[in-house]
Amino acid sequence: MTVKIFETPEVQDFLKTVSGFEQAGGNERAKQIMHRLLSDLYRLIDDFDVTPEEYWSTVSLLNSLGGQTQFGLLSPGLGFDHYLDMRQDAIDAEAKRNGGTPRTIEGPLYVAGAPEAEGFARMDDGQDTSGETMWLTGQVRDVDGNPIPGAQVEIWHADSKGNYSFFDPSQSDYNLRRTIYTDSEGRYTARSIIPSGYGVPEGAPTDQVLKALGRHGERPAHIHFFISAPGHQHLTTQINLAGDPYTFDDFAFATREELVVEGKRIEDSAEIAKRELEGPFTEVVFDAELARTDALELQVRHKRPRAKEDEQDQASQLAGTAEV
Ligand code: MBD
Ligand code: FE
Repeated sequence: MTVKIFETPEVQDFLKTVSGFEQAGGNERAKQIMHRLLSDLYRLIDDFDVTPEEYWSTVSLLNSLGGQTQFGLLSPGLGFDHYLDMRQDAIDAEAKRNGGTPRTIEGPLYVAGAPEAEGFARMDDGQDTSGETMWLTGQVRDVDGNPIPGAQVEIWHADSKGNYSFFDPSQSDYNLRRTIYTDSEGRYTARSIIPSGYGVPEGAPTDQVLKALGRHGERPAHIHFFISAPGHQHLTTQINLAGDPYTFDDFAFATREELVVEGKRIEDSAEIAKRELEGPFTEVVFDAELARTDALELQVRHKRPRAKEDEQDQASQLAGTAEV
């Protein structure tokens, strides 16, 4: 077929009408962005001769994605989350905010309001007996290597099946989710279990999209972090455990060379006793460096709808930083 109508005045005028250009009300930025988005899609339909069958099956797929709240899952799969990180890295570089541990994506599975602790916390509820004991520890420092006491370290990760509490109702509340404030030496320590990698549910709408692209929906074993301290840039990051088949083949594109950490299996009975553990464990060490900033809005995580986080939490988070 050779029908090409996109460039006709009729279609161009129609796009302006649809985008509300003839209306006084509404939001100017929304109009501009919608106009660009619709123009790109109309052109695509023309260029690829998209059939009604293809169009309506896509509408159906979008309905399924939304119905199962999977847009937040497809988003990293299509690289949007990593693309936003690439842009933020470039913005930091341009503003000469250099140094610090690299950021990487938050993902869709954070839940606000995890239990808080000073220096040390046990993160697992003891129910997941197939999980290897993990001893996760590290120091938070500034870019000159000075330890930062009282830094807020939020940690969340999956269980031995790759599932996250809250989203997996079979787990106890806030299992494998904690907020730890660093001690006088800037150190945090967590006793937990080694997480497994995550896989997009088989047959789910996100899986259908990835399959159509010949891709898989697997993530390597990883641990999420939010790390913040007054006077420093908020860090959203993750570590990937080395040796996972997907460490460098992550469907969510979150892996960064500097964030791959090798766990160390420890069987020495003195080391086990020192930590009051029952048997061998795997030690994971992750030190983080925070870049300096005076800008308050860079000291807190960016706004986005999150489970159990409302506007009030966000406001108090900002206020808390401002007071210090
Ligand atoms: C995860 O655990 C995750 O971190 C991301 C980014 C996507 C899906 C599951
Ligand atoms: Fe995750």
